[in-house]
Amino acid sequence: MGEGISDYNRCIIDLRRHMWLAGVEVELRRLIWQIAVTGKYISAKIHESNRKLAGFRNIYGEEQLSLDRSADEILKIQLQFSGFVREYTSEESDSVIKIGQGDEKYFVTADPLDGSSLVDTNLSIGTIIGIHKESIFAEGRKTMVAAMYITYGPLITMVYTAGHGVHEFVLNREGEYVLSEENITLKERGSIYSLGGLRKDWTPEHLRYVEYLEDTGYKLRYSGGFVPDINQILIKKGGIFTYPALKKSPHGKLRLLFELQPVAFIAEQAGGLATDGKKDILSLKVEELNQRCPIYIGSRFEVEKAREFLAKG
Ligand code: AFP
Repeated sequence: MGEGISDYNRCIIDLRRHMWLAGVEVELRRLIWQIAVTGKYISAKIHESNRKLAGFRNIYGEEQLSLDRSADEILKIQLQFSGFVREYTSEESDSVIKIGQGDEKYFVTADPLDGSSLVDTNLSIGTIIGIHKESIFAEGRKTMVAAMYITYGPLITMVYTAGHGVHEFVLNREGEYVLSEENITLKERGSIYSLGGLRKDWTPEHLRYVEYLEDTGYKLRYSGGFVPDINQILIKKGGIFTYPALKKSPHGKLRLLFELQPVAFIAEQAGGLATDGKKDILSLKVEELNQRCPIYIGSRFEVEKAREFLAKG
């Protein structure tokens, strides 16, 4: 950008300037920007609809949609008229929805409001987005061109990758996303671990892995929200999040398409790893929308160590 731009103006176009400087393709820049802006509307909905503030009915006495569905509706409407999205699917829909004319470039997946069961506790929650260049029923490594998540916490932050590193932006008082951290890189090894599932339901090999982490002094950080939990590992530059295969649920809990693929893309771009305990998340073929799979994601050392323990059986 030219010299002499005021600091304020420099901030105003920071997300778009950043993507332009990073060489992100113009339509993809505009799509990422539109989704980031949607985060503001979803955040407003969280505040408006939170039962601590507004009860279960709106001012017209109409039954309010659950927050997940409201967030999904907001995303669908925003993307429908973007001109860049051919198909959209989310955790709230049971099919892939054609929302474009049929010749648009991108296919978008969403977990519109991950962790929504935490809203009444005032803990952070998030929106997870995957952007694909072709049909989503394939391996993420072949189809994904960008991924992002928005964290609704004390601040609204947005982390994205378009294949040129991982970058965090914060929504400022003027309602603009300004760069807060560029080229986020996970250390080879961290010091925090985030463990899903009940201890009594873990497999013996997973339990042995966790005991190894505990014996080597890892600190437990788990909120029950995938977005803030993985965001903590990213911003603290290391550690491991896992929601493993359980004795009664061999595929674990989290969904490959809506939750794991986008965050795996981000983790790999940050120099980390994401596996189901054996195979890379991005090498797993999406066979159905609600496909679940175990997840080990974060610093290389911890993810590889998990692979070792699980392989020993
Ligand atoms: P909700 O969206 O139903 O709150 O579930 C959140 C989630 O899908 C993911 O964000 C968490 O990592 C995981 O579930 C927490 O699961 P547990 O409640 O079993 O710990």
